[in-house]
Amino acid sequence: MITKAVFKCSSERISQVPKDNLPDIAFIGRSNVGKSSLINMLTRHHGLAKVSSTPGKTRLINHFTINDSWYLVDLPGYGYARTSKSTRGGFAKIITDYVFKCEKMHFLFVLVDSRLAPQRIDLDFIEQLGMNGVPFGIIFTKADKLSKTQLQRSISTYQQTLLQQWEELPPMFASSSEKGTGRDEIIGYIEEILNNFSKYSEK
Ligand SMILES: Nc1nc2c(ncn2[C@@H]2O[C@H](COP(=O)(O)OP(=O)(O)OP(=O)(O)O)[C@@H](O)[C@H]2O)c(=O)[nH]1
Ligand SMILES: [Mg+2]
Repeated sequence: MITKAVFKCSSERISQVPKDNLPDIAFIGRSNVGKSSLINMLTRHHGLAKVSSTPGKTRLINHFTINDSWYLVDLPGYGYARTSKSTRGGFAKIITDYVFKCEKMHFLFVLVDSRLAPQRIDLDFIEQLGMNGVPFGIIFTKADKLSKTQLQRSISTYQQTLLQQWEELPPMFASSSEKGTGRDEIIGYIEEILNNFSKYSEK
C-alpha cells in the first residue's frame, strides 16, 4: 500500500541521486508513453510528477520517497528527436548511466504504448537490459484506448516478439492512468520485490 508519496529531488547526473540505502523502483520508456502519469496514478497524487502532452517533458531523474522507505523514480523518455547527447544505441547518457550504473536502481519498469506494434527502440532497450542482467518488467500503457480484445492481442504480439529472442518472459502489466487500471497488480508486484530486498539486506 502506498500511504505517503513525497518529492525528494531531481538529479542531472547519477552522482546527485540520494545517498542512502533505500531501493529505487524506476520507470522508463519512450517520451510521452505515460511514465509520469503512471507515477501519479500509483501514488494517487495528481501533480506529483509533471505530465505533458508534449514529448520530452521529464528531463531529469526524479526521486519520490514512498512510505519513507523506498523510491519511485521518474526518468526522461527516450526516442525523442530533440534529445541530444546520446550514447549507447541512441539512448541519452543520463538514462544509460542511471539504468546500467546506478546501484540504487533496483527494478525497472519499461513502459510501452499498448496501441502500438513492438517498436524497434523499445526492443533494443529491452535487449540491453537482458544482456546487462537488469531486472525489469513491462507495462502496457493507455489501455483505456483499446478494447479488451485489442489489448490482449497487443500483449500477445509482444510476447511472441520477445519469445523469438528470449526463453523467459518478463512480468507484464496493463495500465491506464485515466482509469486506474493495473494499480493493484503493479503495487502488489513492487511489494513482492521490496519484501525480497529487505530479506536479503537483513542477512
Ligand atoms: N488516455 C490516456 N492518456 C494517457 C495515459 N497516460 C498518459 N496519458 C497522456 O499521455 C501524455 C504523456 O503523458 P506523460 O505521463 O507526461 O508521459 P511521459 O512518458 O512522462 O513523457 P516524457 O516525460 O515526455 O518522457 C499526456 O497527455 C497524458 O495525459 C493513459 O493511461 N491513458
Ligand atoms: Mg515524464
